[in-house]
Amino acid sequence: MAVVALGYACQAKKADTTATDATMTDSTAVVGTELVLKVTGMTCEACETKITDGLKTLPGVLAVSASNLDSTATLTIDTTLIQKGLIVATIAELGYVAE
Ligand SMILES: [Cu+2]
Repeated sequence: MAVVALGYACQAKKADTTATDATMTDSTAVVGTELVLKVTGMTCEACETKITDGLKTLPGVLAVSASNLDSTATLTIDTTLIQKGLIVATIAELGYVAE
């Protein structure tokens, strides 16, 4: 009995995962241009966080990660909502130089 019940639980979970995948596919259909910026001035993880937090709230920024070791910020953006110039300007406001 317990095994049967578990079996049903697994099936239900599988169905949920499929539904989530389908939703994610729909939302990423709009997406996404990768943009890699050279960022000067980052010295530690706090800098990375500052840039990441500052950029991820911008409309059109779908994903962002910053690396002080590589001196880069890598973004996935919706170019219909945001342009590179605004991202560079936002990074400048945060106290770093991006190009
Ligand atoms: Cu820092």
